[in-house]
Amino acid sequence: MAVDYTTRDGVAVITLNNPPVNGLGLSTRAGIVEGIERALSDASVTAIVLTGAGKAFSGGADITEFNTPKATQEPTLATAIKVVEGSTKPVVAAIHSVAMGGGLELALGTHYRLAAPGAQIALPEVKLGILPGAGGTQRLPRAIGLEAALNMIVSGAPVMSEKLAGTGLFDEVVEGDLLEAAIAFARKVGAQAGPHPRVRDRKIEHPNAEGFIQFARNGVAGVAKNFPAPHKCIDAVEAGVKNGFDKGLAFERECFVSLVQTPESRALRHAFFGERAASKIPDVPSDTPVRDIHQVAVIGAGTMGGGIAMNFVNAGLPVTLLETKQDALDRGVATIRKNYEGTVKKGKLTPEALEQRMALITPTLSYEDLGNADLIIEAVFEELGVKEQVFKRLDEVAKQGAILASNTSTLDLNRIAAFTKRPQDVVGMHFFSPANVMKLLEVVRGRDTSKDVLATVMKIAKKIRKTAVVSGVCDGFIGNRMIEQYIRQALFMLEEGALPAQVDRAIEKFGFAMGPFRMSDLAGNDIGWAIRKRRYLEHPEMHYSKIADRLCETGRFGQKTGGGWYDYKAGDRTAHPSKLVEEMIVAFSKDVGAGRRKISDEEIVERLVFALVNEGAKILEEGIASKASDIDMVYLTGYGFPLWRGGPMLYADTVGLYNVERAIRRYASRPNGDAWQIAPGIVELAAKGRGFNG
Ligand code: T1G
Repeated sequence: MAVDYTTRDGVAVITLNNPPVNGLGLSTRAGIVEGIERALSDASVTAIVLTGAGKAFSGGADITEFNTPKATQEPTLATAIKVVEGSTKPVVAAIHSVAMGGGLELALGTHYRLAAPGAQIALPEVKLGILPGAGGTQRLPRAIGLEAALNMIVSGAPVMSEKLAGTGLFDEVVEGDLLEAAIAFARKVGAQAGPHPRVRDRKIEHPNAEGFIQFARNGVAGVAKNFPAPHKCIDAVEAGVKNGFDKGLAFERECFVSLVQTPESRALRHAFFGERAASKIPDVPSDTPVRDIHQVAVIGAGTMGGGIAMNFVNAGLPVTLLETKQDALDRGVATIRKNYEGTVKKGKLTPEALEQRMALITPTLSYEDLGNADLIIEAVFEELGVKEQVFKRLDEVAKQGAILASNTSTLDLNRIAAFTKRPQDVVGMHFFSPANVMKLLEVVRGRDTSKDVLATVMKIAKKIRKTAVVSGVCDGFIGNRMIEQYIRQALFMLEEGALPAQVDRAIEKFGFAMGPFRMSDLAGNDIGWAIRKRRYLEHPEMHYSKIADRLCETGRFGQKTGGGWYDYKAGDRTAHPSKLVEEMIVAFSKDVGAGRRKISDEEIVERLVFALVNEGAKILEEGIASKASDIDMVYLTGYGFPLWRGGPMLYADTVGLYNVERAIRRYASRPNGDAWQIAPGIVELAAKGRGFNG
């Protein structure tokens, strides 16, 4: 049973014991009910304490049970809470570390609550696309008031327990031994006559509840654009305010049942577990010893190097920053300072903290100063010869056991590792620009990269708050390899009849932060041009539309040259459709004998997104990525894929691989169809009626 039961001086102590976070799965719920009944039938017991073992009081309902029979099998959480609340002997919750979601709802069903300071108190269900489904929308407003409760429920954000001292949620915030205090408190109230206070019996006082609820509704309009849960949270609280506790509870249940089945909630839960699953590498045991990282070094103080250095400095790690020339080094340090000054201006950093961070940076022109670094990351020019010089030099100066990481985004990591005598210490750490902002970090595993190096990098990635995803060695790793097929389709569609603004508008309506042409104008069309030139030499068999080359030949590299796929006014990033480019595109279609036709937005979205899915399936088959959720995490955290769709692979599952396969075969039969070599994995899974994610 995932619950322990003991008695102490006439007090029953029920301890939730379901590691890692005392998720309220079926066995835990059953254990709570049995514990209460056991205490009620024991005449020597006068009161009950409910607490949690390990690192949480409870992290809430067991999300892994959602949409399985166990989730609704009795005793449900609502039933367990009813049993607690209906106990004739007082139940005292002893809350430490974490009381979230159903865990807080359980505590709200007790008669008294004591908390240790520093405990995270939250109803984060909205972040999973659902809402508190076990009375949280009804009890929390009665415990801490309508405004504070609505803010917590709609934001899902945790509040530290000491901030809720003095509210109706906690009878005491206990500095000392929480359990001892709870047992003493229980003994005291156990001696008092009942009935003991129930949160549900309290009133929700507010001078203008209706007005505040409307204010809350206006406040969520932005974030709720693609997510139904925030509005439902407000609806449920409003129902309780207007119609009383029981009707409010029933309405909350209805809302929960409908939300838990929405694709948005499935996507958010997928992202929650995907983020955690990404740090698990199938053949690297979770107890693999890691190397200590106390001192970091970054080679290259350009845009990437500076951003990379900031990540570690933000985490409190000293960074030696190496450049080859003093002016480049000074520029790099000045840019870092400027970035921090911007953060100070926004009030998110104090001037003192800025100086503390800058003091952690040691600029140098000498490789000898890297000798004490535990982790060295190079972010130098993307050319193999330059990487060779850097890694040969590192081999001479880096201490034994130092991890040597390359930020390369296109080069072969195995070849880079081979420049050293320690390939087992070489790994890829591919940051995304701006490196101090983008959450995604592709960790590239070389043929010889050792397991403890991987385990160490995954751990340090968590410390610098990155979502790290392991990729094998291939051209473009996971993200860029897939985006290449996406861009290929975008260019073919220009040739076949579409225009840049139509393609961008269609995929931005689907939910991408930015379409391929606006993105290319921002990044610089010359970057794609250089990659394509290399591609034409390496893979002459691969058919590309040359339409982007023609654009680049006119020097239209995008925002940085005042014009690319779009026209730009000086100092203004707004993309204006360009008549000149439109004429160029039409002329190009004529030159290549491509009859232009009207292309629907639906076809645009299918060809762009299924190009990602098809390449993602090949990446899975080749073992470059170990799981589909890793690919989704890459796209959710690095490429602006809409969160409410869960990533390309989950989206494909939502559409159904049967339909994805049919669409790919349809495009394969049309002009430029040679680009659609369907991944065998899609065919196999579709035939079995399965998806990438189970
Ligand atoms: N269910 C199942 N597994 C969970 C879980 C949960 N609620 N919370 C965490 N885990 C797993 C997680 O996947 C990981 O697994 C391990 O625990 C450690 O997590 C009716 C319906 C609690 C603050 O949304 O915010 O209640 O990778 O790495 O950094 O209204 O986990 O080790 O195999 O995050 O110390 C609402 C979600 C549920 C809380 C701990 N509750 N969890 O953070 O550890 S819905 C939540 C968290 C609900 C009711 C509704 C955090 C944490 P593994 P971790 P952590």
